[in-house]
Amino acid sequence: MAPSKRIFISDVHIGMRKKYEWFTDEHKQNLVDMLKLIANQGDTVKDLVLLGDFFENWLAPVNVLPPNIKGILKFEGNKEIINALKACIKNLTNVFYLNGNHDMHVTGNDLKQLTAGGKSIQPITCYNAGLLYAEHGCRFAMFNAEDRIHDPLDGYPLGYFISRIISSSNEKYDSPGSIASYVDDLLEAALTTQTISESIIEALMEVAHLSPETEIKMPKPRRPLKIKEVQKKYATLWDCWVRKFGYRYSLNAIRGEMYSLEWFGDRLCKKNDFKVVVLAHTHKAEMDKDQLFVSHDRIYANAGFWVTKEPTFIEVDKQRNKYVVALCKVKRDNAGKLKIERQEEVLP
Ligand SMILES: [Mn+2]
Repeated sequence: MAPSKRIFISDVHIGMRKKYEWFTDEHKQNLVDMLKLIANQGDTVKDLVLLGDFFENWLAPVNVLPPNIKGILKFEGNKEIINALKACIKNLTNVFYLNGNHDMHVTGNDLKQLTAGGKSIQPITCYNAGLLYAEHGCRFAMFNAEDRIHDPLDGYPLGYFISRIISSSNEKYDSPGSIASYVDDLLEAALTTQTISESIIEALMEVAHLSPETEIKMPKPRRPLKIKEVQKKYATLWDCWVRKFGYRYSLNAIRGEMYSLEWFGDRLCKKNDFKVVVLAHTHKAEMDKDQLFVSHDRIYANAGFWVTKEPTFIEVDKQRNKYVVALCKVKRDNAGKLKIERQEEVLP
C-alpha cells in the first residue's frame, strides 16, 4: 500500500542555544529521536510537514541580535537535527517547510543545503491535500501576522518587538498567550480603545525594566528602533484590523493569540469545505471534532509545541474513505525509549 500518513511538527524554535532561547539540548534529543523514527517509516508516512516556527529568529534581548538562519544551520549543536531531517528527506515522499512568525523570513534559498537522495525540502505557504488543510496560523493572530502596513520594510509584526522586550527580562515567556498574564487587566480596557498595542508595550516595558528611550537593535541594514518609536509605529494596529476584517474577526484575532485558533479553523472549514484543518502557533496542542455542517463533521487540530517535556505533534492518516487524526504526545518509557501516546478521532 502507498504511504498515507502525514505528520505535522511545529514550533520547535531551533536557535543557537542562547540562554534566552526556548529550545535546549534536552528538547534536541526528543527531536532527533523523533525525526529518526519518522525517517524509518517511509512505507507508511508520506509527508512530513514542518508547520512553522521550526527555526528561531526572534528571541534575543533588545541589545543583542537574534540568530539568523545561516548561523542556525551552521551551528555545530544542530548538526544531528539536520542529519535526521535529511534522513526524512531521503526516505519520505515529501518533506515540506512552512514559515511561521519566528522564522518568517526564511526562504527556500536559505534551506537549499537540506537535500538528500536527490530530493530537497520543499517550501510551501500552505499544505492542502484533498479536504485536509494546514498552515502555521499566525496570519490570524493580531500580534504575529506579517504586517506590511506598520513595517513596510520587512513586515515585522508587533509580536517581534514583544519577543525582543520580554527576552530582555527574567520573566517566563514561552507562548504567544503568555503575554496575557502581564497585560490581562489592560487588555479589557485596551480592547475598547485604539491603543491596544501601545498599552501592551507599556506593560511589558515595565516588566522588563526598560524605558521608552531604550533602543532595540535590528538586523542589518536596519537602524535601531527606540521602544517609543515601536509604540507609535503600531498604534493603529487594532483600528487597521477592524477596518479590514471587522470587529468580530479582530476580537478573535486577539483571542487567537491568547487561547485558540479554533474559530479560524472553523472559518477555513466553512469557506472551503475542508474536513480536517491543522494549525499551530498557540503552543497549545488540541483536537476537536465537531458537527458544523449538515453534510459532514470536521476536525480541528493544533500541533502544539516542541519545546516542552512532552512535545506534541499531529498525524493525519488520509485513507481512501476516512481521515484518522491523532494528537500525539512524545514520552519516554522506563528504558528511555521514545513512546508515542495517541488520542484519535476518525472522520468518514
Ligand atoms: Mn508562531
